[in-house]
Amino acid sequence: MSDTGAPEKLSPVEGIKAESRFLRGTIAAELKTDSDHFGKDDLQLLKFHGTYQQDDREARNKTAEGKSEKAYSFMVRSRIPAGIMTSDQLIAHLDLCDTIGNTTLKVTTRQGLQLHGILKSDLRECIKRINDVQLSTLSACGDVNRNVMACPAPYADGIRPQLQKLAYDLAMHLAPQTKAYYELWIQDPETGAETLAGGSDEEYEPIYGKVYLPRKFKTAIALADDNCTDVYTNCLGYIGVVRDGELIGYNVVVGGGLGVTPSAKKTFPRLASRMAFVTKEQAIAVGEAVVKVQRDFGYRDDRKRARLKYLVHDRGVEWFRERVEEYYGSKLADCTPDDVHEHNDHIGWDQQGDGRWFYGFNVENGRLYDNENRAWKKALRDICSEINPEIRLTAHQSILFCNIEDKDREKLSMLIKRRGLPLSEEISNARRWSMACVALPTCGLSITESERVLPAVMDEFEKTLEELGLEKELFTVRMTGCPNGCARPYNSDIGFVGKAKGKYTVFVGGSRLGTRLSFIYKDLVPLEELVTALKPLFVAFKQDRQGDEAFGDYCARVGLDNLPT
Ligand code: SRM
Ligand code: SF4
Repeated sequence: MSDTGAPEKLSPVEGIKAESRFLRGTIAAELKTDSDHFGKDDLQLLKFHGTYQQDDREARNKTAEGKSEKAYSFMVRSRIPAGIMTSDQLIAHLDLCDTIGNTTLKVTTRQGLQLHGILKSDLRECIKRINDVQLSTLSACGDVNRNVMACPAPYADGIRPQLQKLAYDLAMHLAPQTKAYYELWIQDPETGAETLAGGSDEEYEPIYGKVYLPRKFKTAIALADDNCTDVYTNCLGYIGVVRDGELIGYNVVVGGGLGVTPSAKKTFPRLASRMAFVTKEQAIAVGEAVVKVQRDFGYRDDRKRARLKYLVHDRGVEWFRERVEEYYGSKLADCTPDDVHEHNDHIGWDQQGDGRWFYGFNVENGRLYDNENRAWKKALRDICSEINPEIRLTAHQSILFCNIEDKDREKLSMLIKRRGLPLSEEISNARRWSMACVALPTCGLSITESERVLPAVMDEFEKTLEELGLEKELFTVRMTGCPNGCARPYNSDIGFVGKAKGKYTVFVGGSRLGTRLSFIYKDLVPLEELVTALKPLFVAFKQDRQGDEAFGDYCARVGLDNLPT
């Protein structure tokens, strides 16, 4: 019901979920057909199972009638809480991309892995093989809580392990309970105990109910002195509060999110609001209460405004907190003053504190491939088989090799170098702190290129910064192929957002710390002119910065009206 008491007109996806018999739809029947793609309704349900139907936009053929014919394939996303996995699990993904994928693997901005180019006929095998190595794709996408992020650094500090455990526990607690996932992808269709078609209407989703959430829901955990997960861009965030070296609880923030449709004023990026302090014991139950408030009060009539951020924006964080307290069953304490004040990307060598080392390996834009010059996949295979490190994925699309003994450090560097790859310490600061979303050719929503063009933009950027003597500066550059914000361009120092064919909106004024939204500096800038467009700003920054002020802070202080154009 709306506030006026009139029944709400639900968005069509709500009907699909309601009729789906707990995410089954007709997926089972469709899997048995020869068609290379699924029908419209099942596409919505497949997301909950961790896969998107796509088509290679560069492989569209014109039919005799002049119609565009699509080459369908699937993106499959693995959910990896805190990005923690084994070498074997990474190898299993590399095997999948080489045998049934498009031979590349993507480390995502939320510590996940994505395979592309999986054919419908291989989809079941793909998801099954991911489960065979004890990972899952369930709720990697869809209107549910998705992969839970946490600082992946393997410090034996007694604090990070608790954050990482909370990520895992939250992910499990908030995972959908429907058996559909196991019926469809895990059990043998001929011999499995569950029926493929039909399923059970008796099922019960204790947290989500029959129609799940109004929209995707994202959770991240950070520390005040290490916001490497960009906690304020999430629907639900936990900032660890430490006293005398002990983790005592979390400041909970709610209502962050970045997606925007520039033509729709009702949509906007928003950073989360600080809501309440919770003890370690309260953390999961309060998280569940936040999810349930969004379930019951979030907007189900308009998917463009269905994210939690709009509810928090419209009703205010005090109203939201009162509802959470009702669902939780008691009052919550106010946030402590602790807030994020540092950001570590964990790249390069660092000591774990248990006599071993970890190495943060910068993967440019998270894309793993092999070609004649650079062989990321071969390097990873060598490292996994010869050193067998624990693997941790970062929210900056990169990889940490963990538990490295002193004796293996040189070998690890050699295994990277011999495949033509740069060591993290050889990469410029600008490149190290840059990232780009997938975009073309697989993303159905992309307007421009992103990960395929950012490396060349960074080449030019590096030259300009060197000319100006600014190559040591630390700032974030993030590019996306459309305004949805998958590489979080709206709170970084510099954001390039695809707006029209070959043209980008240039944002400045955010920060490496991720606690401030940026603003539009120039619109519709052609790809080839992105660096030239920013050059006057860097010249002014060099002359007028105060002390060691960072680039984004400088732009925000001076403000759009006083920045040179
Ligand atoms: Fe995203 C949709 C890729 C992180 C906001 N995102 C998509 C889809 C699935 C396109 C689609 O709907 O058809 C993209 C798949 C492209 C492909 O070919 O693989 C896609 N998003 C990604 C990834 C892979 C980008 C990357 O290069 O790393 C990231 C996967 C993370 C993961 O492992 O779960 C990814 N997406 C994000 C983030 C960043 C984050 O969460 O920290 C955001 C901004 C934060 C937020 O959610 O507000 C983000 N993606 C979106 C949106 C806009 C949502 C909104 O509220 O308006 C869409 C479009 C939508 O949902 O309608 C979207
Ligand atoms: Fe696709 Fe846009 Fe997300 Fe890039 S930002 S992956 S183009 S939806």
